[in-house]
Amino acid sequence: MTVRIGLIGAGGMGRAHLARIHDDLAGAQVVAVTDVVNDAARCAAEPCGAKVCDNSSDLINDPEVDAIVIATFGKVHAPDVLKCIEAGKYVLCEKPLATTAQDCLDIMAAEGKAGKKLVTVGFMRRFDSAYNEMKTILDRGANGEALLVHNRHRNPSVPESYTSRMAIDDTAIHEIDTMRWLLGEEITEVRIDRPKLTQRRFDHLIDPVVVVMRTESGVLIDDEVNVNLEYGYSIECELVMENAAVRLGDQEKIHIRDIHGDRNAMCQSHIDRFQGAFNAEVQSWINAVAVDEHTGSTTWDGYAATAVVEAAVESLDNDGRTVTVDLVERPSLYR
Ligand code: ISE
Repeated sequence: MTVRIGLIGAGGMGRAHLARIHDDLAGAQVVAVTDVVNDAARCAAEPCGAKVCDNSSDLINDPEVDAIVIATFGKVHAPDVLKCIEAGKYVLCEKPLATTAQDCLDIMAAEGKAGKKLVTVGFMRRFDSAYNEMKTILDRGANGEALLVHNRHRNPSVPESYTSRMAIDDTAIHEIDTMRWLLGEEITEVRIDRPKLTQRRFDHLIDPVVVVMRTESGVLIDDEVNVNLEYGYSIECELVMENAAVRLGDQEKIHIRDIHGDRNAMCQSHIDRFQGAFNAEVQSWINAVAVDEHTGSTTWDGYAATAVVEAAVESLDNDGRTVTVDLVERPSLYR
């Protein structure tokens, strides 16, 4: 079966997903595209022979669309995810699932009513081979328990429209989800530390920040979010256990040795750095949809991450005080 996909959002992320489905992955075809900017939808759709829909409702309810990929801004995800659930169609929604915990709970209620997991949140790092190796080493247990995790999330620059809240709900949310997945436990408290601010930032932006989190069992996690660090897109993670420390390779790039030194080429964006993880994530979703199954992170994961984001934003707005993360009871659908 070829899964017929409808794409909502033809910006950078949407076009990257369309290209990978068209060129690199098997078992699916993008048959419809919509975007608030109609020309953007047309430019993306035409080369792969997809149709353009006037709006997301038409695309979701189109009988020729089996499943939906949402790659719009976080703020507008929730209504479209709810429409997909109502139509009984699987949806791969880019992170964040929604920008408020309440919107995530509304999605959870709708999915509960449908009695079936239909929503996958685009937390692609769960499909990154190095993070998976790290998790396998931890889960094997031979090195004792996790004690600490150090993360660095650096971007070369961000547009003027990027806000201090986005440093958490658009950027740090990757570490928030990855840490929950890696350690297999929830985050219970969070605070934001503010180092000296960089002069490279736009005035309205607090940058860098350090997100400090603690989990149920007491693991301490720090995450440097630094989005104007010129040199490139760089993700680091070191997990400290009782008998060993394991560190992620930073770049998915070749190693160069020349007269200037011995170094890695540098990624400039997440699309570049996590190409392998994105491909694995979307292929696994296509394979699952084809056999009417769910894969990847769930609405619960989207909710838990957004609840941590809300607590972190509260800390940011209150001089970095520690804020407790309160989660509702996990419904049986997600146990
Ligand atoms: C972007 O949306 C991402 O997902 C990237 O991984 C992150 O590094 C960037 O800061 C976000 O804006």
